[in-house]
Amino acid sequence: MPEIRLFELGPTRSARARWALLEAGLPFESIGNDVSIVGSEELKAVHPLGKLPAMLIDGKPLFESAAIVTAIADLVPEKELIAAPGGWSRNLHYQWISFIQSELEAFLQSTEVNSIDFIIPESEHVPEIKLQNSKFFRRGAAVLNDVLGRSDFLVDGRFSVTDIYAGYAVNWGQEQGLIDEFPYLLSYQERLFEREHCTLIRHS
Ligand SMILES: N[C@@H](CCC(=O)N[C@@H](CS)C(=O)NCC(=O)O)C(=O)O
Repeated sequence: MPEIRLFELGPTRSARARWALLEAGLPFESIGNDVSIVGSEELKAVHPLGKLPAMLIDGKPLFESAAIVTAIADLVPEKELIAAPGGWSRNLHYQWISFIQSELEAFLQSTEVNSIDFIIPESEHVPEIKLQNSKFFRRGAAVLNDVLGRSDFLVDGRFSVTDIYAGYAVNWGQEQGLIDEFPYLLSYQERLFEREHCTLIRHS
């Protein structure tokens, strides 16, 4: 059994790592769960930007939630939480996590940092960017909506950590009021909420 330590804080993107660990049935030690962990020297030793999530697996540091959920799923191949390495379905996992990061989540993040003064002070906010962020997010969301209109989940029609990654972004999009026009994203969200270990927080 690997020794796993997760740096986390409630509803941040560390919720992806927690959800994947619970699905995997792997025990882990939780570190943080207090806002003072963000940017701390302890966290910077694992994630150079002091961001969450970050993880130590048998003492080896790993950051970025996409890399973390992928690594967790690969620790328990018998649980089939990810398409097997080397096959085409695994390429689709990489496709979707890359697409979601660059075509959806980047715009949500930009809107968030320009809305709260936790990351940058209000004096440095560029509120005008939010309209453009919403436009680009919707363009990416329409692609996911289309795919999820034809399949319950993103890879091979069954739940995987790809959906943990995607579900967090979809839910964040809902928090920003951007997914109401996408019926298949709304029903996807409901399928994810039904899972016993889902860590997503309802925004509606
Ligand atoms: N792309 C990263 C994003 C990490 C990230 O920005 N995490 C936020 C919490 S959701 C954070 O720690 N922010 C603190 C900061 O920006 O200093 C991932 O998916 O892990």
